[in-house]
Amino acid sequence: MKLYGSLTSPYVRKARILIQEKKVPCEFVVADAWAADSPIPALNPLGKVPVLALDNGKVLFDSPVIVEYLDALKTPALLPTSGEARWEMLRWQALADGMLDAVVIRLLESRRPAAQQSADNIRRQEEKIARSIEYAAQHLSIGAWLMSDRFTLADLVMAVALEYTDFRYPHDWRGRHARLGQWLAGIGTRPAFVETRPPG
Ligand SMILES: N[C@@H](CCC(=O)N[C@@H](CS)C(=O)NCC(=O)O)C(=O)O
Repeated sequence: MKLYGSLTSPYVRKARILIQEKKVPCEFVVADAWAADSPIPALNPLGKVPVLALDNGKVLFDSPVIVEYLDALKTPALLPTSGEARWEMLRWQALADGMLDAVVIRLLESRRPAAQQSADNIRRQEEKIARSIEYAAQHLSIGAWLMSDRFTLADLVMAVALEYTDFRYPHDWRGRHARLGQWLAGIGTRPAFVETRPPG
């Protein structure tokens, strides 16, 4: 099995962390979706990473599908297969992925030539990020984990989203949400997080 992706993509990082946390045997192939000679469009018509190439020749995308597939390979499950907790966890993943989308859109907009940038679009994305952080802070449980009494997919995806926010849109959200910051600091010491942090 091979996971294709870049070292900086947070969507890829979700899968890389899950692979390390659960010790799933999987080769990581560094591939840039934007490069002219990228192998990605031949694997995923959307031209995006991550892509998971299975041993049976089939290919899976995108990151929610890949993490669910990888999680199902080995116990203990990070994502419950049924029940109320499953829907709650999928909602955390939707929130985290939506935050990533907003940070990426903001970044791409801010990289356009100054005269073509839309300040309105940047502000809209920043509002989405601020509301999502507020939501996460409000729904953070009292213990060390977002849900349940152990590390789950909810912790994985939200920590990736917040660390990516720090990476691409650094700003002081911890001033208003100290407890969320403490929770993130704890998760961030896990070896799978340390080893998959983007270079630089
Ligand atoms: N919803 C997708 C998003 C994946 C995505 O946007 N990946 C970016 C890298 S961070 C990419 O490959 N972009 C290339 C492009 O949009 O052409 C997922 O969760 O896998």
